[in-house]
Amino acid sequence: MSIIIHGVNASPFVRKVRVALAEKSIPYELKPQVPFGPQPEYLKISPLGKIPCLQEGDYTLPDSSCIIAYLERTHPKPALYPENPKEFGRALFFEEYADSKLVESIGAVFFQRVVRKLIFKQEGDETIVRKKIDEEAPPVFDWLEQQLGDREWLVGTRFSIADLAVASPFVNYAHAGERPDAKRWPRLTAYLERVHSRPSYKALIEEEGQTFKAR
Ligand SMILES: N[C@@H](CCC(=O)N[C@@H](CS)C(=O)NCC(=O)O)C(=O)O
Repeated sequence: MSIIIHGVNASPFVRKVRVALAEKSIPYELKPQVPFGPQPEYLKISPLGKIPCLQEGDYTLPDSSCIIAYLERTHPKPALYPENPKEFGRALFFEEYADSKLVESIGAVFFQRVVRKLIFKQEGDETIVRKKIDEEAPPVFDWLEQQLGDREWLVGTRFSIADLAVASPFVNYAHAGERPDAKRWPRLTAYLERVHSRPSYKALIEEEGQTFKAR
């Protein structure tokens, strides 16, 4: 049964799922679904009205975290979740941190600079943008820098759901013309470069680059 992902490539959550599908070499079709003001038909499969939502025959499943956990069961190799219970728990927390705190701190930069212009035909609010970049993002970057230490990957010795999730909002940040300062956060910057240069990420970043140009 073929897989359909409802969503658009601007979403860090849709990107998470697409990277997971690419890592696992699972074919799928991306069906455009804009999250703002979803149609009643879409709410039947994604009751929170959010993207992404997976559809496989008559099976539907919203939420990037749920979808990737499901894919891990249907396509266990290569594993995206660590085997070790403690590492597994930590990897899930990094995913939660990325989906909540990280998106809250830097997601609005992309929204104000790119989405408002492209979708709503409005100018973005640079006051909001500056507050995010100057005040909210630095403690989050500090924490990630400290968690990375000298590690190649956030958890264990292999790329995992932790890396997949943490790297995604930074793609939007880059589309909005921003990157963490390499002098202040050298480990985080090198790490993001490492994750974003994986074929799974690279292909999507190139595809998205055609659509989302920095200001
Ligand atoms: N926890 C959800 C979050 C998904 C999410 O917030 N998607 C955004 C787009 S980036 C959305 O659909 N927003 C519309 C809304 O909040 O109504 C997931 O991981 O899939």
